Amino acid sequence: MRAPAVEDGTKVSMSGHELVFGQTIFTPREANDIGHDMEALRARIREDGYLLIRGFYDRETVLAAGMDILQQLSDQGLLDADAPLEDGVIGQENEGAVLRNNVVLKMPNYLRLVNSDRIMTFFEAFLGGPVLTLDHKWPRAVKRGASTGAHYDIVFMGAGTNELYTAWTPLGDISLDMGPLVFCPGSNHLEHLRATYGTADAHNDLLDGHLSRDPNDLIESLGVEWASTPFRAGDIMIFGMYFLHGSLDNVSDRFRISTDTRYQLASEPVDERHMGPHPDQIPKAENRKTMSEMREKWGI
Ligand SMILES: O=C(O)CCC(=O)C(=O)O
Repeated sequence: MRAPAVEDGTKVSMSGHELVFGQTIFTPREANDIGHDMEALRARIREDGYLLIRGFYDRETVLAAGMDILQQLSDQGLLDADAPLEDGVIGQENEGAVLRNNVVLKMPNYLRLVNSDRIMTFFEAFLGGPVLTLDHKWPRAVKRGASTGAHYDIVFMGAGTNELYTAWTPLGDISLDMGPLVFCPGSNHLEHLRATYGTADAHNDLLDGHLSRDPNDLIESLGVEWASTPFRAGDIMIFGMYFLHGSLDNVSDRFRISTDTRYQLASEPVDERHMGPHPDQIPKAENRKTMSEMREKWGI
């Protein structure tokens, strides 16, 4: 089943900044019609910067992975204990989490999904050879009022190949009010941005790797458009390292449960900061610069 198209005039927000469907934010194109044609999928991602594939995974397998996260949240006392576990209703403290890798190792259904044959064979066919997935996984439970600022992933994991791909996977159904992924189709073609911001490193020279938390700022400064849609468990969004994305605000009373994981050819250089038993402990350098200082320098 596909997500319904969002009606023009529907309002959503990112860090409290409003976007209006049909004006500043639009429904993205789906790649299901070219689903098994790898050449067409490569051409599509070169053109748009992303592939949105509905029903890529078996829904029950995804829901089981989501339950692993909900169980962790429940164990940490972060859920409303009076509501069913599978609803993921946010507890009184409204505390969210990106679960760290030591917790990830305790989530077998989650690991089965993100390391599954389904995803690995997809990337093998897509990239044309044996692939690996970065050890660093980002299972997210996003609380009410939270969102992710707009960024290129290369800024966070650019010490290996540029031909690294993100799979953003909803681990339950995510309606617009739960703060799904939001992104800028075609932002992979912003040559000046790629040559400036796209060469920065969030762990070495930037204090905050997010280019902006205000989507309207990027409409004005870069001329981008935004896209988002409700997602269902089973859907997947695949994009490259130079693709502007973030998330809408979660304004619901439920956690937004999703994950982002990374895949590349095994023969290409690997960003070793995201490998090994403690991949989330990335050393932070001194003398890093604020994004506004750097944007001034870059003329963005
Ligand atoms: O899920 C989110 O809030 C952000 C995801 C993200 O930044 C990514 O997939 O690279």
